[in-house]
Amino acid sequence: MKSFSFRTSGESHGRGLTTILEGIPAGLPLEMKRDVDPELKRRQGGYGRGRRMQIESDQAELISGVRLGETIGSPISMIIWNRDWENWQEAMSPLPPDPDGNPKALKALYLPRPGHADLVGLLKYDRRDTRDILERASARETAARVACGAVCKTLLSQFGVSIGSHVTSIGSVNAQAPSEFPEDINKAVDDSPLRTLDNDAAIKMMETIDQAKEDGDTLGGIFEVVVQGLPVGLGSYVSYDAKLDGRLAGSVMSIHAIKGVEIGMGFEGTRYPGSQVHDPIVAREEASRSGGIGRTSNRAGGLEGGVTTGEQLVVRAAMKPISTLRKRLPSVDMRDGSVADAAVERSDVCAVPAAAVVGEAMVAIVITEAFLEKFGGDSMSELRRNFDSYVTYLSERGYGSR
Ligand code: EPS
Repeated sequence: MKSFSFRTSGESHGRGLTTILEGIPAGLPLEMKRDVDPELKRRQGGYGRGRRMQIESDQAELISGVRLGETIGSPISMIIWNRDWENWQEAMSPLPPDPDGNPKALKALYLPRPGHADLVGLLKYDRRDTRDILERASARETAARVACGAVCKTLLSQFGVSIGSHVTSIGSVNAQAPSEFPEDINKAVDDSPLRTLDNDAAIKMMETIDQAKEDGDTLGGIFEVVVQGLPVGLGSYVSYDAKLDGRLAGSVMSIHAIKGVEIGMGFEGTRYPGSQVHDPIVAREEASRSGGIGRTSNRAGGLEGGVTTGEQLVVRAAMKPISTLRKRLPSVDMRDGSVADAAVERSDVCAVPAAAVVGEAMVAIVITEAFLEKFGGDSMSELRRNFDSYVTYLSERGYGSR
């Protein structure tokens, strides 16, 4: 059995989303209101979101795994109720439809949207109504991921590891990269409508989102997740599935609408010779989590050989524009194969700031799994002992040969 895992369930307009997170040690102080709900709220924000976010006010209800404010080592299960369910009870009912009811109340859709899971889902699962597909394919599911990520972040914060994110572009508008990240990235960007470190770019980004909205169009963009405080040595180079870069890329790529993931310099690194890409090694006494060794740059984005270097971990992701368009693209009516425009549903124009928060959660989950692999422990005290002993080893090992 895998010792660490998480799974979500739930449809966008169903009763709610549920999640089970397994493998968190006993003794982690955890409260939904303090540790999880603020993260859910962060995911709901951002300029360009649709009216749905005014209906929902996500909160996680804890069902198991925590007693008297601390985890007890058992699976942690949480529910996030969908407020909008109220308006969808008939369309999303688990019961067979009323033969005398109004078929319109079932909100069926037969015009798959290019770019969405609608068409492939219909064919794969042999369904007729794309609602059977889009309800689960919806990015609403990411609320449950963020709840799990929030628990993982709470664990990591006990060891001085923090995770933040910021948006680096929306459509063709780029934010200026800062020469150095602020210590608390989220504190610096969470009040900004686009969650960006460049206020001038944020204004242009809002304008471009307004224009897309007016045009019945949508916009994607790029976000960056940054992990601070990691020790050297998480992940491994010894096997393909131990490499942390592969695990991070897979998890971040699994977020809805993500089409590309880069680590550190990423694709840009191909444009330069090796001498301008790799990060020179220097002795740095104060680098206690990387054996007194540091780097003069961090183009590798904190990973070498699929293993953390102790520098900041930098993961960047590209989100394509949302596929629900008021400017409808050609499609086919799945009832009779006739030419038709794709379906339109209420949706967002741009959700890159929210996707960045989901990116943090997925990175938190992967890092927590790697952290627990390296340091193990059924309890937080055991995990702490193992972690402290490794950091002590790093600070005492020196440079000499054995
Ligand atoms: C989504 C469509 C919109 C988004 C939704 C994802 O929802 P609705 O169809 O109800 O307007 O708001 O995102 C969320 C509900 C959320 O919590 O992020 C889609 O089709 O993916």
